[in-house]
Amino acid sequence: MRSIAAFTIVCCFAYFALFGGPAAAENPPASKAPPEALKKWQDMRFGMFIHWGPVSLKGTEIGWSRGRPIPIEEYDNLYKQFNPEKFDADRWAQIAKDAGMKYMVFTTKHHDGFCMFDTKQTDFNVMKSPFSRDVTKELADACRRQGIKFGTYHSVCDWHNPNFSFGSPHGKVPNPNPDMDRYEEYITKQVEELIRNYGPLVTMWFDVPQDFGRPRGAKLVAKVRALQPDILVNNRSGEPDAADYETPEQRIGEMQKKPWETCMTICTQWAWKPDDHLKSLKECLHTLVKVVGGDGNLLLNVGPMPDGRIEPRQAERLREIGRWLEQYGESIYGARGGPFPRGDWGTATHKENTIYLHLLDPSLDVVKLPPIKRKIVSSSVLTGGSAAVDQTDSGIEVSVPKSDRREIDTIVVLKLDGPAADALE
Ligand code: FHN
Repeated sequence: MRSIAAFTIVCCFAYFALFGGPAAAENPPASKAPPEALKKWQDMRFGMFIHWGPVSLKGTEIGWSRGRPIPIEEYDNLYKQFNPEKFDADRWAQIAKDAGMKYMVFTTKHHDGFCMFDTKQTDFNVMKSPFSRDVTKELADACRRQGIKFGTYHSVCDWHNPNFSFGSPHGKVPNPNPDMDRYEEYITKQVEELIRNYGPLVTMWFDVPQDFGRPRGAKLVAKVRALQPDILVNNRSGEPDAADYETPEQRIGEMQKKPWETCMTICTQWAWKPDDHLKSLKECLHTLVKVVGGDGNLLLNVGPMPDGRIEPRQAERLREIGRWLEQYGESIYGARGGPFPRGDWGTATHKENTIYLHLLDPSLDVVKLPPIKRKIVSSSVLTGGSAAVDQTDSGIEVSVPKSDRREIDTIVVLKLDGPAADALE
């Protein structure tokens, strides 16, 4: 009798070993993306965020202008006029590539509930507009052609869906008969559509998990990872512990153990706004350099126009960034933040035995840095010219002649006699 029981146990173990164990628990522990997927994403350092939808016809903020100042009825019917005839996915992907951006994150659904992809879960989608083209599919395919990784932004809150707890304006109006279980089913099916039909995706970028809660967030992330194990998920699903990276917004994040990505508008509004203030090249590059100096990624947002174009002045700014990266990208791509903490002088990035000092204040005659436990074996100036570098036990002093200082960023390269990562004493 005992031998039969033992044999049965052995068979069960063998079966599970071959075919997998019972279905995961309802709320599996927060898993993460594999380290190699995270490293690839961190090495990319710079991506394009795109907020686009029929609201571009009004030039007001996506999601937030539904109900105030745009009446809900008017806002929700904008898609019936949406016909961006100049939309060219390859042109958008080319603009991203020319900017030196290595990945793209596109709004497949914002808080207004309108879906910019061919979803079977609702007719409130771009296929029902006069344009009736799957812009998400066209963008995903164009990115692949251009060697850019593609990801999707999918708002957790949905102020158009009557099953969601709240509606517009601003998600402050309780819906009369919400059913969050049915809404969870809805968004889960859409996330599955996005991964199956538009993937593999570099990231699932959730946003504003209003009233969604940690258990639902955990289940949603588990579903995402089951569909694509190497996908990266941000910290806005509802379950922050399930995140692969943090998402400081409209600000430069701080150096931290967790991976992070600053998302920031190149203008002031996420969606297109006529005559919006456009950030200068210096602002954009200082943001990128300081973000990478803090060991983060930068997701820089553009809001395309109702005719389907990325505004020419925004495209030109992006090309200016790309030209800078063509010359000095070695100090950004594949580089990590530090070892020196950011200061008024600037910031540092590093890779292997090399430190890149980004001197961001051309008025400084001397930059003083703390001591490091590695020997500086040589130095040079990536942006051209010369620098005097003096290393002692009490620290490092760097001075660049005025004539060799660059207005935006003077990059002094220090070659060490060992790894730069743990050089700081
Ligand atoms: O409300 C949104 C906002 O419109 C935009 O999409 C940003 C992008 O990170 N996220 C939310 C604000 O935190």
